[in-house]
Amino acid sequence: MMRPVIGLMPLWDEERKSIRMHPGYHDSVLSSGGLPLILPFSKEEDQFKQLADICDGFVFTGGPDIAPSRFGEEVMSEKVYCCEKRDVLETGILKYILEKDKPVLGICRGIQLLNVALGGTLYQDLPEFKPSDVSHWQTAESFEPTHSVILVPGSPLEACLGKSELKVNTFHHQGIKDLAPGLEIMARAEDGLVESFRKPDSRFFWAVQWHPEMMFEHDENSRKIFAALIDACK
Ligand SMILES: [Mn+2]
Repeated sequence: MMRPVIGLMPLWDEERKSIRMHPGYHDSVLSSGGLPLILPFSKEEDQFKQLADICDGFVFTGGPDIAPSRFGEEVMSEKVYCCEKRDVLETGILKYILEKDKPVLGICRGIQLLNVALGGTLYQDLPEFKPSDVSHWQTAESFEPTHSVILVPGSPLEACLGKSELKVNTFHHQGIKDLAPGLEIMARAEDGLVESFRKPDSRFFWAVQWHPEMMFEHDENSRKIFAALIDACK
């Protein structure tokens, strides 16, 4: 049986000048019945288009911050750390993914990238610009859930997981400020921060602020989210 090919947005290690991938993304897609394919750092339209053709679905992975200039702001925090080649690839390919209506799962940086690319904005640093009682950068092990999210009743994520509240892990210093037009919230943290959305007019376009790929082996909910992506690609 041919597995759906899932394009993974590559990670970049600036110190080692090295292309990287966290095994969590790779292993979660593979274990869910997909064939993970780590994408190249393309910069050209014809390559974006070809990559969007080759893959059946996509994971927008975690990583550094989106350049604030992409949502009309100056850099306002010393904590902001960006990766231009990722912004270029991910915003470039997204246009063709949407055109072809291929399934998308955004994770952490992924939810932020998708929001910004569609016209939304971000808090450049949560502790600085949206202080709250909820810590969004946990010190616990990466697979351990540390804060709750409330799922929106009637959302496909609630239906997929079969529950109204969920404990998740959290490793983000930025978060969604203004939601892009056309997106629909599927979950919020207890401090109100958007932790999941979807684009209802797409076949499958889900994003989460937490890291299901780090909890995959320990957590049935994380496995259900990856299964939903793979199902949508079939
Ligand atoms: Mn969080």
